[in-house]
Amino acid sequence: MKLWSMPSSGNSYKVRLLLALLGRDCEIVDVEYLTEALEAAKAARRLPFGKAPVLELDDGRLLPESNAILCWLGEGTRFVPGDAFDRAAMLGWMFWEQNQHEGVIAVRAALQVYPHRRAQATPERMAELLDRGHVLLQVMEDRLAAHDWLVGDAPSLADICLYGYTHTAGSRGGFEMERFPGIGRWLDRIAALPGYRGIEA
Ligand SMILES: N[C@@H](CCC(=O)N[C@@H](CS)C(=O)NCC(=O)O)C(=O)O
Repeated sequence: MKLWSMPSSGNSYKVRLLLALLGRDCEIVDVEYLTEALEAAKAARRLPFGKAPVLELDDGRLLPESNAILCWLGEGTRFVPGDAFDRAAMLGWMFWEQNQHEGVIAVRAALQVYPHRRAQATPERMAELLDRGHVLLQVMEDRLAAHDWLVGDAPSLADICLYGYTHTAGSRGGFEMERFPGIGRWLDRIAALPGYRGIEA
């Protein structure tokens, strides 16, 4: 297997994290923003939707979309609940991550971190993203204040998925994480899982 992966991106990191937690071997090909490697991967049609991550299977099939890759790699592992309702609830959090959380939490960080995005970081946009992000983080806090994990009583793909951008929401995104102590404890629990690797590893 080969993972076309952007080192700085939470979407790519969540896949690298699951691979590490599962102890699975995978060749990692770095395709960072503003590099020839990213353009070469696009030109070679390795990124079907023009974005990383993409998992390339040994038979050559390409799987784009971070959460689809999590589902593929997670199939039959301890990170997918056996109970049908819990499995659907796990997917619910993963859809929410893509259609609500990522577009605010990841985008505010991207506007601050990537030089080619800074021109879009107007004060009005940053203030709006900050307010919207705090509302979204409160949704997670409401669950995690009273539960160890997002679904059921064990870590699932939902936790790995949402860890991707939430763990840098303060340092990169400028969100006030001290307002969310339940999220803080959950981040610590994930970082303590056997096999855990940080985004810089
Ligand atoms: N929904 C996709 C989003 C992937 C995505 O936006 N990837 C960005 C990095 S976070 C990318 O590869 N951008 C390259 C480009 O736009 O040229 C996923 O979850 O995999």
